[in-house]
Amino acid sequence: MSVEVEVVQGDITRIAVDAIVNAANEGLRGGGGVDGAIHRAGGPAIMAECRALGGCATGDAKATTAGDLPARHVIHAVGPVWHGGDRGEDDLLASAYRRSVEVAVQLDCSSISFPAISTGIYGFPIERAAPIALSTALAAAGAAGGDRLLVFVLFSAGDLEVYRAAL
Ligand code: AR6
Repeated sequence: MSVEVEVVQGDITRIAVDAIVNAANEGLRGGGGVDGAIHRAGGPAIMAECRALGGCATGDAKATTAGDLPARHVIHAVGPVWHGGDRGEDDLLASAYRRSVEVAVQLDCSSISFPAISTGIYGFPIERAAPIALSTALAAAGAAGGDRLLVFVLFSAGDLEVYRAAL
């Protein structure tokens, strides 16, 4: 049993894995950023399933089909909106990663890709988010047992450097 971690720069919609994690909102209504990119590339089947899920609380995650994406599932995780750091943002971000891994494991996924949840439109500083993302996902995958590949996909070269430093 082993957990392997990769940190790469790129577009998460083009990475072939069993499960792609999305940085969604509580309504699972779609939006901008990585959420918009996933719905555009995956097609309408993803939104059709999202509508039936009744939303998702901050810190939780729910799965749908991956539609036309090179994956079996999209796991819609809801990270916190940044309010300065003293409103439980760290714990809620950790919870979003933990729940994403748990849902992926329940669906028998061995490879999972993650965007930098909450660090775009939701404003969470990436230097603070990166160690939370890495340590929480790694711990959750380790706790689940089995062989797992975790791929952290960063959009910019600068974000990739932050993740490399946190590793
Ligand atoms: N591949 C990988 N990373 C990406 C991509 C992509 N194609 N596109 C953007 N990113 P954000 P949030 C990066 O704003 O902060 C949406 O409207 C981006 O550079 O997508 O959790 C939702 O519906 C950043 O580093 O998510 C919610 O309402 C990271 O993905 C809200 O935004 C996350 O940025 C969620 O905000």
